[in-house]
Amino acid sequence: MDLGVERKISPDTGTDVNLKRRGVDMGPSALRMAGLSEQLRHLGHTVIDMEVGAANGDSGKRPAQIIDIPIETAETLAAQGNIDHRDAIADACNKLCRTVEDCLSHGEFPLVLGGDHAMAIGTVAGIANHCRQTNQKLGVLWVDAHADINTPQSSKSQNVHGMPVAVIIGQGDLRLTSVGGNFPKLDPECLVYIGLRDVEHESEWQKNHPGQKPNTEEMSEVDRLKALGLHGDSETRSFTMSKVDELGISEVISRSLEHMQKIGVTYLHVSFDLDSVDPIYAPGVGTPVPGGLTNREAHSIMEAIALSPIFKSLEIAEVNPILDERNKSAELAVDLIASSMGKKIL
Ligand SMILES: [Mn+2]
Repeated sequence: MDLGVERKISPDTGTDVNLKRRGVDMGPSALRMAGLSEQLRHLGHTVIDMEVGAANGDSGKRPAQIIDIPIETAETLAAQGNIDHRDAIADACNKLCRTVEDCLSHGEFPLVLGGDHAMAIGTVAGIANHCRQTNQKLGVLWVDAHADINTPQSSKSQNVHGMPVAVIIGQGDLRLTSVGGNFPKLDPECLVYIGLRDVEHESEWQKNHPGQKPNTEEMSEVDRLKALGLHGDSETRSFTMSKVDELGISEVISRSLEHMQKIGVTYLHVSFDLDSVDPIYAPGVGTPVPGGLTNREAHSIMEAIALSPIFKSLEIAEVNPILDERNKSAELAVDLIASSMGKKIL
């Protein structure tokens, strides 16, 4: 990666609309406190923090923009008697979509900080629009403990942070699938998972309809992954933690990137849920699951994508300072971002 390329650090989504998960809305602040901008400037990048505006940036090439993407908190929505958060999420994601598209149209690198992983609905929509306009083929590397591929019919919790992958391939609530335009944002063939270890085997619909055959949106996460060729046995597109154990992380990442290359992907977006990392190293996440990536395995992924010429945007999701131990997880997240931006040991 050419470190001379101007990169922009933006925008910030503090999405959190689930009462039980208070804290992820503070994720971006924790990353800033852990020295994100300083690290990236040290690596030679131009940084414009779109929450605080360009006053803290050193580019000056564009007028200052203050772009914080707020979302109504769960408390506000509850006070308004609004129990369905999807309008608020769709609204925030539409704003995020436009901001990401704007960054890309200026040749900048969007680094999106969160926040609830529902934010990926907006990030990927903005990228998909940009790819359409510039005739690029989009691939997404989803690094996560969870498949995040539930639909309203399959999900027990109804949490939107469990649905973004389904939404970006065009399945789910129309308010969400139509963010940034009513078309599927990603061809499922261009999706690769790393880090999976908590995937649902039975959908809520199946539980309520024993013996009946579910349709596409009613099936469980595991069945949906199978239908899309993303089952755990896939040797090129779906790397569970068992596969990481079996093959080793460097083989996993090289197969992932080879797949993208083979199918002609020219724009790679990495959606990194911090819960992919083992809670020993990253306890401050929304939904911790034991048995995750080690600190070094996570760095290996970032170091490898840093060298990939098609890597063009990154989002870091689910950083939750309330559950963190002395900002340890946010500090790890900042180190991981630095690795993806060219930081090397030697
Ligand atoms: Mn996730």
